[in-house]
Amino acid sequence: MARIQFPDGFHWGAATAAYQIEGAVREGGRGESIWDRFSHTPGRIHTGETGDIACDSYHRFPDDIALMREMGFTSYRFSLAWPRIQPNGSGAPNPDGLAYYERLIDGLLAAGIRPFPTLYHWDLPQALEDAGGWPARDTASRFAEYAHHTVRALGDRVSDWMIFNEPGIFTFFGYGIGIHAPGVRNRDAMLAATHTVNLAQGDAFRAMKEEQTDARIGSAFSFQAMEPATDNAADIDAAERMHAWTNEWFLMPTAKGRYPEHAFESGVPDALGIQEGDLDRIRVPLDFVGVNLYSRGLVRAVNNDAWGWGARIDGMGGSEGPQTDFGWEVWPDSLHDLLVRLDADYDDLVFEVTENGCSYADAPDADGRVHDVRRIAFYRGYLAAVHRAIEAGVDVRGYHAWTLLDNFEWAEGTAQRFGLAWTDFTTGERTLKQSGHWFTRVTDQNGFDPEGDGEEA
Ligand code: IFM
Repeated sequence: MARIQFPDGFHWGAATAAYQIEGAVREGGRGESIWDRFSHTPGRIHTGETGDIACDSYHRFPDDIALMREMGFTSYRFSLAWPRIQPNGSGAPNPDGLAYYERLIDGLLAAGIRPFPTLYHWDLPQALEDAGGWPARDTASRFAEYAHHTVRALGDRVSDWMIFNEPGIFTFFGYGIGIHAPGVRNRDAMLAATHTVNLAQGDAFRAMKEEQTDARIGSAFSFQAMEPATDNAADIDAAERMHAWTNEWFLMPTAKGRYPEHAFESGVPDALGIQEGDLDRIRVPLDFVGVNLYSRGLVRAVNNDAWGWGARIDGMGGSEGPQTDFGWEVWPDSLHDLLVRLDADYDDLVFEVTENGCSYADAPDADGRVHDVRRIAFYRGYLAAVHRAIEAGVDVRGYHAWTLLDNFEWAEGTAQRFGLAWTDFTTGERTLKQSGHWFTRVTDQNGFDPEGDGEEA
C-alpha cells in the first residue's frame, strides 16, 4: 500500500477548550459562566466534579506548549473564555483576562505554533444566561461586541479564528435535552437558540473582519456522517433529514442564506422566530469550515417524535466497528464520507479538521508509560480517511486531534480520557502517551506508513 503523505504545509495540531483545561475560575477577574453554575449544581456532573481546577492550564500552559513541541505540532486550537474577557458578558474588556491570552499566544508563537482560537466553546457568562441566554436574540449582539473587543486586542497576534464550537451540540444539549449547561429542556427554547447563534455567527464575522480585514475566520461544527439503518425508503429519507438537521443547520444558513427546509417533517419551525432580513444577516463567506467528527450515525424513521424530525439516530455509530470507552463506534470512513459530501454539496469550501479523537482509559504502567495502542489505531484509520478525501480533491488544510491532554469532559467529569497526554488530576502532571509519541513521528514525516511502523503493538 502506498505511503500516506500529506500536502506540504499541512497543519498538525491538537484542540482543547477553556473550561475543560484552564481551571483558575476565580482568578484574573474572570466572571461566572453557565458551566460554573451547572457543574456546581448537585447531580449535573456524573462524577460530582467541577472545572474549578481541571488541568490547571491557566498556570501550566508552558507545560502544554512543551507537549506540543515534543509532538512537532504547528497549530493549537484552544478557546477563549468569554467570562475572562467580559466577566458579565458586556462592556469594556477585562485587561487581566486579555493578558492571560496574550501570554499563552506569545508562548505559542515563540514555539512556532499557530495560535488557532475559538471565541466560544460553551462558557456563556452567567449574567447573559440570566438575561435570557442563547434563546434571546439580544445575545447575538452581545456576542458580536465580545468578538469585536477580542479581535481588536489579540488580532496583532492571531491570524486564524473560529467563531463557534459545535453550535448544534451546545444548543441541543444545553436547551433541548438539558444534559449540558444551562440544563434547560424545552424544544422551542432550543430552536430559538439555534437561530440566535446563526445571527451571532453572521454579526461576529462582520465585526471581526471590520477590525482585522485579513483575518481568516471559520467556525467548528459538529458533524456525523448519516447512514440509513436499513435500506428501506423511510429510513433513507430519515437519514437525509438527520443529515440536514445535524450537519447543515448552521452551515447552510451561513453559506447559502437559508435553512435546510427538509430537516423537519413539516418545514422550518415557527419557534425559530425568523424576522425580516435575518437570513441576509446570517449569510457570510466563512474562510474555512472546521470539522469536528467522531463517528457515523445510523438513522431510523420514527413517527411523531418530540423534535419533529421523524428520525432517530442509534447513538454514536453502530456495532460493526470497535467501541471506544465512551461507547462511540470507531468508523473512519465517516470522516471521508462527510468531507466528500460537503465538498460536493457546497461551493469552494476549505476545511480544517478541528476535532477528532477517542476516549480510552489506558493508564500509566509501572514504568510510567501509557500504551494506548487502540488510540494509535484510531488515528491511523481516521488520518487515512482524511488523506483519501484529499486525494479525491477535497481541500483540507489541517488536522487537530481531540485532545491534547485528558481533561474535564463536561457532564462526564474526568471519567472519559481523550488525551494524547495523561493528566494526573491530583498533581497536575502530564505524561505523553504512546499515541503522542506516534504523532511525533507522523509530524516529522508529514505522513505515515499504512502497513505499520512499530508503534501500534
Ligand atoms: O470534549 C468534547 C469537546 O468539548 C467538543 N467536542 C467533543 C469532545 C468529546 O466529547
